[in-house]
Amino acid sequence: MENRIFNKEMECMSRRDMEALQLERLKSLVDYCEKNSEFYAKRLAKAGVTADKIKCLSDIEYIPYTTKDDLRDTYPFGMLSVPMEKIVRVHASSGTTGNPTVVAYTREDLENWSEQVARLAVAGGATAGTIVQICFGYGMFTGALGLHYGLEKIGAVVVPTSSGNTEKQLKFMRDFGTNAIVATPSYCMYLAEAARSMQDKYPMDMYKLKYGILGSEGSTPEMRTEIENHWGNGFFCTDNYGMSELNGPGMSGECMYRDGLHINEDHFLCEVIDSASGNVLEKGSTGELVVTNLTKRGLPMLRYRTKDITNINYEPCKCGRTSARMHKIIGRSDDMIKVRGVNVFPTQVESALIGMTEISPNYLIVLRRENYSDSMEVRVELIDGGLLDRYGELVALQKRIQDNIKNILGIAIKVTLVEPNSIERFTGKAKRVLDLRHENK
Ligand code: DLL
Repeated sequence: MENRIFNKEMECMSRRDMEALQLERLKSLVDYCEKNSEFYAKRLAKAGVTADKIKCLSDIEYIPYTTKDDLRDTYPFGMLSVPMEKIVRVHASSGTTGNPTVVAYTREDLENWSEQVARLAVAGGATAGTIVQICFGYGMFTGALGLHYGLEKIGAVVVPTSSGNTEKQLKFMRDFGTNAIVATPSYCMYLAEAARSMQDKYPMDMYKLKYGILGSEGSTPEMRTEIENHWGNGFFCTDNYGMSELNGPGMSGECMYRDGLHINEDHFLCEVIDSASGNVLEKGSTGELVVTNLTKRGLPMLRYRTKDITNINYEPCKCGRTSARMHKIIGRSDDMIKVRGVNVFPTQVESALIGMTEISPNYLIVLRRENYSDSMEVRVELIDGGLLDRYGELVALQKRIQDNIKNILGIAIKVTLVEPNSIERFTGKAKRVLDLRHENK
């Protein structure tokens, strides 16, 4: 894969110059919020912060955090900092409960967003002329339109198939000679499985896929290898991170070296904090990511608590970019499951499963409460359904998986092996946890 850089000036800037630019932008953002946002003006005044008080980057600590609840409490447009006539797009994220979080963009915000996505799409292998199929759902979700405009900006050929309709997706891929796919890792895997199931009729070499620009949910390096092997022919995937509150995709993404996700630091100033105390941690520590969107004006975000757990490496990368790189998301401070007092992230279970040839990477964690105690079951799909009839082998496999998970989590859990293709597939974010604990006490 060639190592192209979309905006050398910004992506390869010296650390000193980048920090100077961030400071200038931070001051101007605080000044803008004081003058234009009723919400932030009140909050900043209460904390005694003015733009003059920000003399160096660490002075950001004077500014209070912003949370998802702030967006929910001001639903839908209470945090806008421009009159509605200046807004040209609105998106919303799909909350499971309560009001969705609504975000809004000025024309300038959309231009910045496209630039951010364009850089990451190039880092992930796309270029002018690359035929890219966007398999994220078009709609209120930021993924599809975010990638759409970023890819058009670099001159890629955008094929907006949206999510679902798998046979049609595969037909377009074969007929158009699609070179790159934009999807969640789980949908990319699902498409590969579907393609393989039809290979008698349509051999895998009919697909010209080279790059997977994946994101919106986590995937372990093992899962990535599995996806790449399923597509075969040198298919190469990168991980891309973002959230609707911070525009959507475009905050960070991997380059060909896949050694952390490059952050668009001229737009996003990142901190890592201790979730429980709210204290800022030393550079390099693992904790909750907090992000200030330095250039957003329609609905600014000051010190937004993402709840995503990561750490940041400020060393320049072999690819030539000097931008800081965040570690793949390790988990969320709030989707972390507590089972009998132990913190469990679904990605830990995933890493225990992947690499075993008898099972597919599709799994479901089921939590129940039995006799006032939590129980955790991991349902795992077999590749060969015939194994269900071979009791000895089945039990041995079950035990191996149980041991693997116990080694990682330190707790004993139940493993159930189920028929091939019996676990639900998702065209959007996969749901890996079924929590039934509220049903019994
Ligand atoms: O998922 C934005 C996006 C779209 C990013 C397409 C990349 C590609 P939301 O729907 O608001 O926005 O969800 C944001 O998803 O806080 C993370 O917990 C999770 N997430 C997003 N990307 C990744 C990733 C979009 N690469 C929430 N790895 C975030 C792990 C991710 N988790």
